[in-house]
Amino acid sequence: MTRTAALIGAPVETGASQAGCLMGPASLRTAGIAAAIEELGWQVTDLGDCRIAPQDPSAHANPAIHHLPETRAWIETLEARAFDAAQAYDLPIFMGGDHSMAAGTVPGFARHAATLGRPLFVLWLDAHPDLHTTETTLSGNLHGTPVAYYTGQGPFEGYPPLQAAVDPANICMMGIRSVDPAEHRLIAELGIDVHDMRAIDETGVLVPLRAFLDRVRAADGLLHLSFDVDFLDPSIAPAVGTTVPGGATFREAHLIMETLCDSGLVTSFELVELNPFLDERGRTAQLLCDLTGSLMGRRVLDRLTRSYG
Ligand code: HAR
Ligand code: MN
Ligand code: MN
Ligand code: MN
Repeated sequence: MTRTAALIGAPVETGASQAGCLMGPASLRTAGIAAAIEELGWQVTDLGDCRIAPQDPSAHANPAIHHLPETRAWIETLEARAFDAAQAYDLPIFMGGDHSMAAGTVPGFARHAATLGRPLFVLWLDAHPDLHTTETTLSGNLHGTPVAYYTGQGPFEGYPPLQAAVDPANICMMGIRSVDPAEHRLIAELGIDVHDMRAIDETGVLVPLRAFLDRVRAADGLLHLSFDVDFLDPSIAPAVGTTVPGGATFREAHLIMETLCDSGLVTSFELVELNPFLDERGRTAQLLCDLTGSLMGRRVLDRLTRSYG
């Protein structure tokens, strides 16, 4: 049976401080993401871009917060789109868009998993844990909040009611290297499985990844991959507003994607934080297309033994 993938654009940039992420879906299409997937044998449907209605401004007790009504509208829209796409396609792929979109996509996929009576797991590849609430964010950039929201922390004044929560025990973070004090406290409190870059340096990516995939398989879980461009080292992926030195290398990123592919466990995927205004001749968008290919079946050689499973 031919596997089906859907491409869904989420031109969200209101969660970031810098404009440009709204061009992310267009840049990925220009780099040839659909063809890269089709040539691997998938049936690809591009569902176009989601949109929200214009919003009236509103104030929040935390004066740093900006674009709260837009964020609320995006969450509602993307939650519904993620839920619907998960019913209809083997692999929905959301093309962002800043990471505030995950406050919509992840609860939508969690609601879908709940209808199947299965848990949703999340692999969060990012320089940042994005664990602020609307109370703790100092920057007011709401792309720093989705994980706190979808694990049911709060308060989240001004956000929609959470449709379906993800158990913090079902999250694995890799690549983390920029953590604010309030996020540090929440990681400890929730016991989230965080592998910072030091841990990656010490063990490589496969040791924590295989342990996580074993847990997903044992629980018969669905697995969502949230890939923030700043997970990658800025030297190979400059097109992101929040670069942090010391990120994942080209091969570390591909090895993760190849291992995820072999596992057969990934049921949804999002590429976030691509800011084409900051790119160099499309190289970041091109790299993301290549990584998507590794996730979806491209391999250099046939392998007799699989690296996972
Ligand atoms: N923690 C910082 C803040 O809250 C950084 C925000 C996150 N930036 C991202 N998301 N690119 O991963 O402002
Ligand atoms: Mn992020
Ligand atoms: Mn980040
Ligand atoms: Mn671990």
